[in-house]
Amino acid sequence: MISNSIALFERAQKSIPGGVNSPVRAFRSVGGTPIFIKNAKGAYLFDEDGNKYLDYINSWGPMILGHAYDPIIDAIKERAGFSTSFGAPTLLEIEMAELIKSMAPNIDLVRMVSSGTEACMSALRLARGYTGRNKFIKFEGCYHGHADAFLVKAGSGVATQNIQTIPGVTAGVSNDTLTAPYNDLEAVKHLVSEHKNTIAAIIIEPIAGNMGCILPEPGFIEGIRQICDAEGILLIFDEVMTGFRLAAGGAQQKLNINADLVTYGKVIGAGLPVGAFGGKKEIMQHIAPLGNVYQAGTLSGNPIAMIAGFTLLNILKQNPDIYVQLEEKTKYLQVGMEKVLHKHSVPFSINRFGSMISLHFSNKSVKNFSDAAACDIALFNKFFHAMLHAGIYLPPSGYETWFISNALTYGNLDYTINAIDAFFEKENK
Ligand code: KE4
Repeated sequence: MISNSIALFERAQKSIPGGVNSPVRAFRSVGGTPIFIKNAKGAYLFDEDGNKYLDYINSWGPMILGHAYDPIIDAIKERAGFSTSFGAPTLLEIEMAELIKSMAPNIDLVRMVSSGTEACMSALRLARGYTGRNKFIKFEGCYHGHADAFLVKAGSGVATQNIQTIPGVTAGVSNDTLTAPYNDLEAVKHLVSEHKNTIAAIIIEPIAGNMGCILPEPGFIEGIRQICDAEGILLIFDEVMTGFRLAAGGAQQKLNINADLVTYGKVIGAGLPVGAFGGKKEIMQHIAPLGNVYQAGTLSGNPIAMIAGFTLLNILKQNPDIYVQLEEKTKYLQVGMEKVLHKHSVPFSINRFGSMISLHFSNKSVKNFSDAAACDIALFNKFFHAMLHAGIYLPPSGYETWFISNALTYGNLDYTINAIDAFFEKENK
């Protein structure tokens, strides 16, 4: 029973475009009414009708330890009493920057912003300012936020809504955005030779999470690193999703590849609006006020957001075993799902890297956006609603990664696996 969510969605649409403040929340591709959440604790969400759900979105990544984690809530409550913003430098921002540098490799200087979009758009502007070049390469199905330049063949909500060209993004902007299929190094080499000495950056999700989870093929990222070194192109790792989730050092650590610039979001703010971009001093020193690549933000380094992110990152740094637990739980979920899906002869492929996982209804492996787009989206939508009805809240799109929190117990995972088993038991009757 979701009558309150239905009524609230009606009411929301009178004042908010589509009734939501971000398109992916609108259930447009899976259909039905988005669930209005009242509160959450640990692994559970509670909606406005009193229903309880196991959360596999976790605010699209930030809630890596589960919802309303006491030390984070306590830190926010205490800091709020000091005022919510100053617009002036604070000790906490230094401590946050130093903490990030102590966890993530290859970061000499880091600038805080208020979203992943801001982080990615600022990193691109810096790469352009540093190299004096205009073009850049992104990959089909990767999503780097909603800044104009990135809304070409983007993943996440753009793919979910199947928007081919975005009104308002001018040809002048999109002409400088070059795209290649993920995992296609030859396509990258071709673009680089076609646009010699005009490409400022190659930006990539080192493990892609916005067309479902898609892993880099062996040699793919290494090959891009070599191309960038040879051509004076900056390599930007968009770690908004992978940063501080895959490991303290994120994908740079797990893949053992250094990017020139790295962007962060999600986990870094523990659910509050935080993003960041950072890299070697030689590049970052071009950012204002040191250099002339202008970038700014009224609420950048906001003390409440900082204390939330600082508290969470410290817990992750001091308890590295959390990453082992997350990986083991996600592997357990993968093995359990594979068992029941094979039992019911369902065509599927599961992609997983650490605690990023996605289930694709396809009889072939999913290695790029066109593979992801060829999956049985109709079956996914039916599956999504069956899981929701069973009290399991998955991302409402086949183009998203499931986000595991360490608050999920093995009992929760077994419940999820059993619900999948029951769905296909019924489906195959
Ligand atoms: P935000 O501006 O939404 O904080 O971050 C943009 C962004 C940048 N880079 C990557 C790799 C991302 O995954 C994102 C945002 N991710 C989506 C979910 N896949 C945000 C959900 C939404 O749009 O509401």
